[in-house]
Amino acid sequence: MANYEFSPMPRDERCCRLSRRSRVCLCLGLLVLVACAVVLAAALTWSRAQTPEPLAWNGAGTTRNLLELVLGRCYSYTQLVRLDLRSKDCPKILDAFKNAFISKNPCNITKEDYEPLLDLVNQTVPCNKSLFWSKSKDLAHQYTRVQGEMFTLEDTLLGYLADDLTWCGDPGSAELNHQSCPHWNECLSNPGSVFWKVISQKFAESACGVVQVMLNGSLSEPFRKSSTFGSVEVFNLDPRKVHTLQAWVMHDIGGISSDSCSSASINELKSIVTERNMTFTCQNNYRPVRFIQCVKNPEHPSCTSEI
Ligand code: NGD
Repeated sequence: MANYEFSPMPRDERCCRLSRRSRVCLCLGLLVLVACAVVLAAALTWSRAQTPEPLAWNGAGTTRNLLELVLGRCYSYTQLVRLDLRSKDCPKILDAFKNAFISKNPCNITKEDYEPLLDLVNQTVPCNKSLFWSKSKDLAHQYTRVQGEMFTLEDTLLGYLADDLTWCGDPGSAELNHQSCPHWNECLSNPGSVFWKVISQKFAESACGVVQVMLNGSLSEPFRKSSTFGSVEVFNLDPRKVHTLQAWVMHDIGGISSDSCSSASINELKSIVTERNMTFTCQNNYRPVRFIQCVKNPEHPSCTSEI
């Protein structure tokens, strides 16, 4: 029987053999790491090449959390603000909104792109309750909030969904463009301008009875033909349904108070309205709206005396 004698390895040699093994392991590990990094970098470069940068525009990009905001506003409006619309399908409305502009060139949006959305919403405003505005957005909204029965466009579901938001897509992807969207003056057929034009037109077409417009008397031209009110809304009022347009020309508290109703600008509006066979009336500083202005300026002479 062979007699193997156990001869222990010298201490320093054992240590060297071990460290050689670990050195090999270390090298292998490093090699794997480098290979992974190379593969990752190549994959990233490739994927960047596949998804090119979105087109660049001069306007602000899509509002952060746009889709969540639109869906949330839809639920809030239909379930809390106007319960007569509680059966509206908000996810479907959001889809129709998205489909109008996603994956499309944001300078080539058409009225037809928004048709499915308009068909889904289809809301009517009661006669005598439509309030148009131009350069007086905040005051008009403060008034309808307090008054409670009248509707600006932004008090209807479509206007409520999109007010103060910006949105656009990109032809190269199904994503929103958060970096930039066309400014109004960059191209006319951008998602926002087409949307507001289409829904302003519908809002005017469906108005009936007496309709109101709030204008800003502190401007040299309270009525401008180039505005949405002056170019879209006033020409889409249906004289078979609307018999009178009443203008309320509001002056800023503390500003110069003139008789804006007899200005050239308001006379131009009067001509358009009467030529379209509707009656036109005009009032400077309509009292109920003046009261709202006075809430912020209770001590101003025009608020303490008879106005
Ligand atoms: O050149 C423009 C432009 N200038 C301002 N605005 C513009 N939109 C373009 N597409 N092109 C935007 O319109 C800006 O957000 C303003 O706050 C808003 C209204 O502009 P303003 O005060 O000049 O008034 P408009 O007469 O052009 O239009 C107000 C009427 C009102 O009766 C609403 O029923 O037209 C309806 N609306 C239109 C456009 C936008 C509402 C809005 C809105 N809520 O943003």
